[in-house]
Amino acid sequence: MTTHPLPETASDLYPFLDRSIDPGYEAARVVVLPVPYEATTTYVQGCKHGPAALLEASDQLEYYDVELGCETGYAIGVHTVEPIADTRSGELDDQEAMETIAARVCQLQQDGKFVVTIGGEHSITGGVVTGYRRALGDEPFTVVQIDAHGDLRDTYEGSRYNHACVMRRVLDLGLPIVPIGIRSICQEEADLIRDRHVPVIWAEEIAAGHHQTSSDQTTWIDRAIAAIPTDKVFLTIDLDGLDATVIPGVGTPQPGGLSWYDTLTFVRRLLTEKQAIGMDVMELCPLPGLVISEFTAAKLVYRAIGYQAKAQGWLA
Ligand SMILES: [Mn+2]
Repeated sequence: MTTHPLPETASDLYPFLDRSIDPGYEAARVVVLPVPYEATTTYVQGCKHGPAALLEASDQLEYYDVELGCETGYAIGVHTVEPIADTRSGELDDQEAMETIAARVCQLQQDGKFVVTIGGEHSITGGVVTGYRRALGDEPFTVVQIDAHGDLRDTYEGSRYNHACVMRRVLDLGLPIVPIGIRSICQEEADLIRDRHVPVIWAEEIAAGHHQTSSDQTTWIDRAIAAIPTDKVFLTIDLDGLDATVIPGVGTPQPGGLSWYDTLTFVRRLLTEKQAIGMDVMELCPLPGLVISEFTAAKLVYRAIGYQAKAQGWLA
């Protein structure tokens, strides 16, 4: 059984892919930011071990990407930066942890990096998005959310920074959201989605698309892209948005989510047709003796970085 020690510094962590292809911070176009924050999980505990497990699993990735036709990792330059370790030590309250995360992301963005934040619980995204808001000033962007849950409660279990509230905090920042794969919400969230006309792509619609036979029908992906009102997007992936058979290692699993290829097709089109400012991959909760979740999460990160590189012309 593999165990994943809590990282204190980057030197305690395996870097994404391997040290041998890490060009260092200055030369890297992409940085991976590990945030092992876990404060408000409500069901299965352990997402604080997510970043270390994903990084360790990335060692098993084949550098050659069969879809993109090259060794994207070498072409892009990916550097793993110091984890924000003190967000899980209990020394910081929720709000201080979010501020620490926002400040780091803002700095990395201002340095011109494409940041992939890996968690940790989904509440982290509130800090990450605040960082982009700060770095981009008045430039509008949409937060595209792949998730099983709405995460639109105002408070949950006494906290505004609970992982069940993260997209409500994003709305509070005045940013549009497009939630995808949703299949579990409460009455408060249903009312808010209706009243604010939140353009949810429900999981049922995605599942129905698997049975479409006519190729000229508008797909859920067309609808999702058309629902994004800005050119700039931030993509947040709560891994429970994927079907629980694809990634069982999450804190709050739900059946009926996106397939592996649903996810890849959507992410490819999003990063190709919109300007992605950054992304995160959250809620990985490694299960003892079952490495498929962390490996799949690592492969998703690698493929997404490849799509971004292709869209930005970095592979030329
Ligand atoms: Mn979530």
